[in-house]
Amino acid sequence: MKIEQYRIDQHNEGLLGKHNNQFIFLKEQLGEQGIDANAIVKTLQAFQVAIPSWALGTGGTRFGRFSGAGEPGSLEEKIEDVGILHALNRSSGSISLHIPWDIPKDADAIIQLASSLDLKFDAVNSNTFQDQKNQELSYKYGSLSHVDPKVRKQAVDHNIEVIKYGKELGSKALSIWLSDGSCFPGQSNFVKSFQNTLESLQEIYAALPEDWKVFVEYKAYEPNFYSTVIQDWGSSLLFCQKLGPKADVLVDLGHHLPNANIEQIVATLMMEGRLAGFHFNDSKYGDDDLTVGSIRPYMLFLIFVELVEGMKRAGKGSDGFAWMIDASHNVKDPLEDLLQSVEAILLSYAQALILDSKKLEIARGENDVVLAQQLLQNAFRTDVRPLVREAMLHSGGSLDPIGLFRDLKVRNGLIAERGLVTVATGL
Ligand code: RM4
Ligand code: MN
Ligand code: MN
Repeated sequence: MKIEQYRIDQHNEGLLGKHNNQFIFLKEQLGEQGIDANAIVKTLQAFQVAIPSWALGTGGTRFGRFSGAGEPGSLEEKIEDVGILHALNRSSGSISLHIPWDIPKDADAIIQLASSLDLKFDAVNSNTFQDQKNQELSYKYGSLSHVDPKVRKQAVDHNIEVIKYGKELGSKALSIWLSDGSCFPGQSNFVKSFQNTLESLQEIYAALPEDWKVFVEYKAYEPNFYSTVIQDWGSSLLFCQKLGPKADVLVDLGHHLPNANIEQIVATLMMEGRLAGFHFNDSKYGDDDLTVGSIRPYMLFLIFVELVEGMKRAGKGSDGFAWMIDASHNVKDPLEDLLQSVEAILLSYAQALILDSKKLEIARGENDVVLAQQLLQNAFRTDVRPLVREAMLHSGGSLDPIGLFRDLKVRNGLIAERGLVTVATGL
């Protein structure tokens, strides 16, 4: 199923009058503060968020999974789903594959399909946290950190195979999330586990093509509940520093212990030039993988304040980082959920872009705590939705992606094509 451009234009026509009024009003307000709304719109247009191949179906918890209808049953259908998202918001221009959940069998055909939908391939993800059918050795007690060199080798080889798939598709990075750790005190030797992991990562690093990067993701706990080898940004950075310049830290918003100051982590990683990018999601308790911005939008804004500052300092645009959504949808239509997530990301980015950072620096220099807070909150409390809508409109997208998705009854169309009972690969 493909959304034709004329459908989008038609739908926009009915919304244009109201949108223009709102945009002009905001533009004037921002103009009075010396902010160029059109420049922000351009910056927003350039921001692209990758969609993970495993988020297009309904996710489950360890208690069960309530599959949705018309879920994509193949990689081709997953790419088509991302094509639908991108047609609607023009901000989801790439897909990130998880191997072996989504092995591209015919790379040329897959590339062709993706290009016809204006999509590229983002980082490829390896998976050594599950055993696959016919796998020789088990990852029950770890993979890259395992006490048995044969298991480590199998995990290293898998990662190298993932790089091969990614190369065929034009990806430029391998993303590693290592679930290795231990469930009970005494189960593993922290130092040996670290050293084994380092050696394994070094072998993977050596297999990276010249223009590739490896992203090292950290996570505090789960599936291991006592210790995790790459438990936090400090461990991840340590591995990256030991590996070399092609290794950077990947921040997944759900992977911290409660109340961690993620914006400060982001600032520090950017200061060191070691931030690879993001896995966006939101959470209340743990790695909940909820819709971005649904629980802690102020935190997301504060993170974007640091990102905008960091990009400015580094002289880099948003295309210098890897942005991805890593979410799971238990009760919502995955496509609607992803549209909400992308919108939330763009809104936070827009809020950070209108922050008066010069005044903020002066307030900080004068220890004017009240003014510093006020400046942040002024930006956060501004309704920037017209900026995001204008960006989508300019890029050929919809002024109301979810509204149009519903008007066109996209899910019904997908059910008609794929059937009621379909289950996408993933968690
Ligand atoms: C993990 C982590 C990884 C993701 C898997 C599915 O918690 O976030 O990035 O690939 O889940
Ligand atoms: Mn993640
Ligand atoms: Mn996660």
